[in-house]
Amino acid sequence: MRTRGLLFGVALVGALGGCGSDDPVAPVQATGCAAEKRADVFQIGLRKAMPSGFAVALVEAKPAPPVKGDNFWTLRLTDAQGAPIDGADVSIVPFMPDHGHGSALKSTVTSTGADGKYTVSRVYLPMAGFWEITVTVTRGATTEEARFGFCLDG
Ligand SMILES: [Cu+2]
Repeated sequence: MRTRGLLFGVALVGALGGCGSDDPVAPVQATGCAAEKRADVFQIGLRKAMPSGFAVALVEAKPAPPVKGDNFWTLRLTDAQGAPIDGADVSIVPFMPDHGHGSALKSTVTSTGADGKYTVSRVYLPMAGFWEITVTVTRGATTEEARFGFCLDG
């Protein structure tokens, strides 16, 4: 046990050291996320348009950027003219396409009733790696989706 613990410690230090970009000797090894081409670059206000011209923006994220575990978001829904849309039926589903699984915990989306804002409690992302987070908006007979993609480092 003692030896295994020591080896693990050495391996961990080596892995952490490999993340440094200023190491003149070892080539910089990309983490999974650094090499991930599908992911959005996280920023507050990141906005995804839907076919109708409606758009959903991520206007608040705690923590920011998203992390493995619990995330608490506020989304803002606007129409094609940019006007806020309150009271739509909005749902959010995280999925890991590389693993074929979602999150064990359901996200609840609640309209704040003001400025097109919806709180999401919570977006639970149990694993590091690439996640697709699909936002589904239903109003009347129309249902459409917007998708965020975030990669979480381990
Ligand atoms: Cu997974």
